[in-house]
Amino acid sequence: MTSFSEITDALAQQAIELPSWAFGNSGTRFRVFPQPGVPRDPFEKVADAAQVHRLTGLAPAVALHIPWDEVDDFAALRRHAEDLGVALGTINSNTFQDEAYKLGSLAHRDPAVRRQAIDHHRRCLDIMRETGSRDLKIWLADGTNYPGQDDMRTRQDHLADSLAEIYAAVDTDQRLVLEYKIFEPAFYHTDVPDWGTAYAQVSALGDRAVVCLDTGHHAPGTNIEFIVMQLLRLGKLGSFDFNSRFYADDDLIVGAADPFQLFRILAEVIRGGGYGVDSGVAFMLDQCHNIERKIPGQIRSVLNVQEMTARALLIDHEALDAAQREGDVLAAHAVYMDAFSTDVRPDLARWRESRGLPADPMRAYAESDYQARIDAERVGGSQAGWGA
Ligand code: RM4
Ligand code: MN
Repeated sequence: MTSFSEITDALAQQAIELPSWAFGNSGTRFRVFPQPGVPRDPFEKVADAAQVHRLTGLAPAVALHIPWDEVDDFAALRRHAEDLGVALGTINSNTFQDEAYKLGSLAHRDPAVRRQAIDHHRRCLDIMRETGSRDLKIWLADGTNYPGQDDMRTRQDHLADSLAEIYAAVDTDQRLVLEYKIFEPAFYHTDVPDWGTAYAQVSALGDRAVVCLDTGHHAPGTNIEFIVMQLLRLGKLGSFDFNSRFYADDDLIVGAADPFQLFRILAEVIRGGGYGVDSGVAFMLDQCHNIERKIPGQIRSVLNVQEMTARALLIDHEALDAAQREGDVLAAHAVYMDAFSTDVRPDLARWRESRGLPADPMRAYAESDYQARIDAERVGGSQAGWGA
């Protein structure tokens, strides 16, 4: 098998964007349990994200959600992030909370609603010019609840026109990233339900329009690594929203429910050239922490991605190719499983220390005074959550 020392250069390239909203109170349609120390504004969210990077070396950027993370001065937010050793990353648009969007946004029948949604995306592009962000990520709640409610074909055409108008405003160093989701909040049909629809829509736009794959946005049993393979093959995999899913879009800690699935996904990412600084595939988390503490929840998440990346990098491709060529089904499967079954934690701990990082970032966080400090300091104001 490949040895750990052969994969450290690749591991050192790992960068995972953290979602600003993971640090706020959210995570369920039911009771959201508030916690002490939760950020009251985007500056405090960025400070918390910077802690995750300081202890893991894995999370150099923070993704923002607009309007949740609107500030008067984005240049100041950018400086604040840079002072703390992180960058501002992907800008996520939000057309799912305004009253006007009850029946849709970019795919809405009414041109005035579509105009409002398009203008919101133009505002996001302006913000990106200030934050230095490359990616505008679009996830739409658009869809219908009842058969016959609206004409699906017309909506698809409106969506294409709206996206074309947004894409025309995207700078040459920016990208439009379209995310799909099988259902929710619309329960009968979603206007971008699957990778094929996302692919069709972004292909009509141009080279700088790509697809975001959120691991929670598929039906149970979907072979997600197949989709990864196909989108990479087609040159259209732009980013990941990583999270774990048991039943629906649970937004839990990535790799929690099914570490093997995460391994399989990462194996295809690496196989398809989607890994590394020049790959053009952004790794992000899209998660919420309702019952666990948020900063350690994010630390656990990036460590899970790192651990499964290491295991996937250990796959002995020569042995795998040979077994596949010979049609030796069990040998090929064994090569794959040998890598998955390797406990890389001791090697990762030593390697982190050799780079000046804590061997165990979870423990280092628990032993630091950061949580106690923010719990004590962040009193008053209103805590960030779904909507702010
Ligand atoms: C959506 C989707 C988006 C995220 C929001 C919060 O389900 O996954 O990526 O921005 O949730
Ligand atoms: Mn997502």
